[in-house]
Amino acid sequence: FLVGPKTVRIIGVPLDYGADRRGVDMGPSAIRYAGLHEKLRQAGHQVVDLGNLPVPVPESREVAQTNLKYLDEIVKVSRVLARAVEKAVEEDAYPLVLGGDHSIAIGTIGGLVRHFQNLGVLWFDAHGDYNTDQTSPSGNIHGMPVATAVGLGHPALQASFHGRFVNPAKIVYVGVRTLDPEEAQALRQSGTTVFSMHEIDRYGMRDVMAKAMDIVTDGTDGVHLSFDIDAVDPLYAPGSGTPFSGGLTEREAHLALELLAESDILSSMEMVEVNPILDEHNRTGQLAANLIASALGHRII
Ligand code: 5AB
Ligand code: MN
Ligand code: MN
Ligand code: MN
Repeated sequence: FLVGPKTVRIIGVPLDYGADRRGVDMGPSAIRYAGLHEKLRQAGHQVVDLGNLPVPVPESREVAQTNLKYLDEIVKVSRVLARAVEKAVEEDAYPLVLGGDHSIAIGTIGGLVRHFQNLGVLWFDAHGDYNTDQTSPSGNIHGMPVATAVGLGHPALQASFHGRFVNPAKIVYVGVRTLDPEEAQALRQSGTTVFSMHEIDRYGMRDVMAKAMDIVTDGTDGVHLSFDIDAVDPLYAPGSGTPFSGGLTEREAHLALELLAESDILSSMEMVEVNPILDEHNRTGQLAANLIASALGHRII
């Protein structure tokens, strides 16, 4: 097997408070239905599915038009998720978190930094997710998880982190192609590494991943992969609420994750922003399941 055998602990988070388009709450089902467990077992892993965390539907809540929409609800779910993720890594399991919108990364990473002293993060995304309540054009918290993870933004969002944040120098983006003006400025000064689509076109995914893996493994004791399905071009991933053209091809995305599997550096992963309402016959759910399987060492031969 490519990737050493793991106990993969699946945690579903059917949350869509962080985004404007409803539907990502169904992401965990769509990914499971695409045969995820079977593929992971074929790759040699033991799979334990904890099911979904309880998340009340937004229609049962009131949304205040603030620059932090559904703040209380997101903080509550983040707390529970952070504890579940922390517990998994403490027990030597490999947390695989299925979203849900990208605000769930606040809980996932919050849990991870309580266990790992110096966490590396690979962030696959069309977007930077580096807004704060001060810079966000939408007030949607799924645009804020990376800023939160480095300790920026509203303190309420940081509750899960217990005062420990990710070192921006250990965060690497892959696939970025759209940023808000103030977000871009903050990112430029952040110390993170951004491999935008330009670098992928120019140097190829193989070289980009070699550099990315060097950065996130150097001096770290854990590496988390946060994969926003909108990193992949909407041609291949139509089931996404924030599509942006000019993205990764299906094969580029697979190659990146196959290279990650070969080096076996990941200690956790999350797959987010799959929206079955906008999808075509679960194509995007299937892609997400296949990408997870690639990252965990599934091969056709
Ligand atoms: B995603 C935008 N920058 O903050 C904002 O899908 C989009 O998790 C955020 O990457 C996209 O609202 C968040 C315009
Ligand atoms: Mn711990
Ligand atoms: Mn995105
Ligand atoms: Mn995102």
